[in-house]
Amino acid sequence: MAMEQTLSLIKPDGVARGLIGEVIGRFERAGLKIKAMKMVQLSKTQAQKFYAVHENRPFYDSLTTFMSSGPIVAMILEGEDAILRNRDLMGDTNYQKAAPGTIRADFARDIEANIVHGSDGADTARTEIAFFFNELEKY
Ligand code: IDP
Ligand code: MG
Repeated sequence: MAMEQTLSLIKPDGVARGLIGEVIGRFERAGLKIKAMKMVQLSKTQAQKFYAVHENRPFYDSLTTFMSSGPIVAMILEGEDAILRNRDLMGDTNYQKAAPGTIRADFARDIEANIVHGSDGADTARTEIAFFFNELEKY
């Protein structure tokens, strides 16, 4: 186990559906510490940059339109094994395959609008944290 930081996003559907407190409560109850947080709305271009790894996927255009459609909440979560533990709290990308009690199983009803994003490894966590937060915003 290692102390890690990871990037979490509450996507536009999660914010619009009033799930900010619910999602943050789950992180806090799981012992993940919120080290930075802000609400922002991405432009289409910024969403394309954030999801550049998916640029050849058929859902890239729709995904980046969705991700820029409204405000999102960006957070740095910190804790032992934070990257994997956040992914466990989120559940599978496809809510129909997500384990019961996970955020996506409980709230998502669409494979694209699936409430949350979480970094999938140490390298992406570093890159994604730097995409959203500068040094002055980290505690
Ligand atoms: P993840 O968010 O669980 O890491 P990724 O495979 O990295 O999943 O995909 C990024 C995001 O793209 C997903 O969270 C979801 O919003 C969207 N997405 C993934 N697969 C599909 C799909 O097959 N159709 C539509 N949207 C998808
Ligand atoms: Mg991913």
